[in-house]
Amino acid sequence: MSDPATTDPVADNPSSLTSSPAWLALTDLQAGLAGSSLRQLFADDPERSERFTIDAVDLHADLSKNMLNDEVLTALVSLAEQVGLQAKIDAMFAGERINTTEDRSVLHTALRKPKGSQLEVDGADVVGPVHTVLDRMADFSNRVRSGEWVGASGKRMRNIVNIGIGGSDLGPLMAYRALASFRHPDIQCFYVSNVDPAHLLETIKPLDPEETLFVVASKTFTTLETLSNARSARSWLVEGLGGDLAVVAKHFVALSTNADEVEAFGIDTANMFEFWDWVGGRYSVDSAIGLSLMIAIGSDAFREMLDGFHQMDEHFRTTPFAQNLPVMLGLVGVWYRNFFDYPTHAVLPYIQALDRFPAYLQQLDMESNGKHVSKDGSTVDYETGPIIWGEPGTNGQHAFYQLIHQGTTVIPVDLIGAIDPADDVGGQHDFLMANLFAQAEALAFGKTAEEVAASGASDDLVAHRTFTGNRPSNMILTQTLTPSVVGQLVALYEHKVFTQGVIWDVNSFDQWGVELGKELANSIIPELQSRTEPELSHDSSTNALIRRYRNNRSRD
Ligand code: G6Q
Repeated sequence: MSDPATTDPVADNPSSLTSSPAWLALTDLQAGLAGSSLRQLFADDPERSERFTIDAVDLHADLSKNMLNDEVLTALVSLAEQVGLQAKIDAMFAGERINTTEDRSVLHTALRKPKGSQLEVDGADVVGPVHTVLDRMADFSNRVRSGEWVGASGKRMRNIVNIGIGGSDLGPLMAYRALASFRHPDIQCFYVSNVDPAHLLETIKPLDPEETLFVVASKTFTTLETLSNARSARSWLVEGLGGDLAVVAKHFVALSTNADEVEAFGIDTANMFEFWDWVGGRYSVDSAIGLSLMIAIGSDAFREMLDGFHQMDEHFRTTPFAQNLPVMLGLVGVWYRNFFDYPTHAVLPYIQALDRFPAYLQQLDMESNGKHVSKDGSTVDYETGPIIWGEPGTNGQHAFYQLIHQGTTVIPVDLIGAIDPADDVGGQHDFLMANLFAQAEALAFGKTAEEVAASGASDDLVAHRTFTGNRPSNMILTQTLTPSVVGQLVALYEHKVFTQGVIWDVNSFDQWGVELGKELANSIIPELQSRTEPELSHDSSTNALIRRYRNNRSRD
């Protein structure tokens, strides 16, 4: 019998994934490539930059600066085939209940199906209702944009304050910033999410309530942060407009699946734009949750964005894996996460308008694939979702790129650029793009000690100025950042995340990990609010922190 103290249950009972032929083949290939370098791969195969590129709709992706060769590519595709990726893709698009822990379909792809198409789920078409809501949103947006929709005192709406959090905030906020050059000139959107009162107060302080429309975005309409901010906003509005609650009708709309709670809050359901439980929060920017964005950019541009999503959906659904961009980005990510053990992945847009895209992807990816059990509840014996992070270039270059170039951890990166800027001044766009290309080159090929010495560096500095290279990047280029391209980019990453979730056999569509903190906060709120000393039964650290807060706060 083996000694239980020295037995590794994972090593002794590898899962069907880690003991599968494709996984074992990739393990061998990684060992074979470990001594190689991107310099070597490029020297051996001068055509790799043509062969390892993929064009998908309006995105051109160069994957050649990755530790990939033809054998690895074939083995990665075999891995996708082995886990039945195509059947899983088809199941999602068909509306099967692939979100097993919540027993739901996952149908964000139905939100962007063209008008007139159909998809039956549980005996009912879902595409018709999607377009009914889109048409209502378009009608409402047009009225706000034209000034036909006026507030309680007859003034047009110039400030749109979206109150929501997580999936009900990050998507519209990211896309609103991404599409800055398409915005209505006289309308500004603001996004309030944090329950920290400073977020709401700082946002509304300069606004005129007469010209302010609040869009309360919450799938459940029970979220503490959103409901608290919405109540405080309502008080501010009513107070600012003379104290009559009736003003809410002209200054509040709701985006939700929960008509009862919307009504209970005091918003007429005639001013509610609905969506459905088969739209996950982090997959909802293309649902009614996008209303603020539609008001900003107009319904035509919003529909162009949806069309971009749909084109990428079709690319994902129908393209063979080796030329399928979301699939390949997913597989390359698995290659680094599981076979090179790289723990993080950075997304670095060289497009200032995409400044919130990394934050958006952080939620999309980490909430979807940050799981340690597979779909059947067993603990996985392989790594799952990486830590996603990033900032726009070139700012990151003057901050954290040092570690990416010379640190002890290798960080694969996605670099995103546009050939034409929304606007240029002083030819700066060329400087931006030169930096983008230079970063990919420097990361991949580095600078050897010989090259450093030859450039005249003193002996004591050679090691410091040497770059190892071999730091992989995916380069994603587009012509220009249009609404369609924003849709394509979001769908690209949604499907990349899906691909990885299928390989790792996790449910990418639940988020139980956010529950425990919420539950505990709900139990602590009354303890902070209690007039009398509450009996605390947390651990000693939490008890002491609560007492310290109660005893030292300045307000009663
Ligand atoms: C996303 C998550 C989460 C959610 C927020 C807001 O997939 O479920 O980020 O979007 O918790 O939830 P509500 O929209 O229900 O307020």
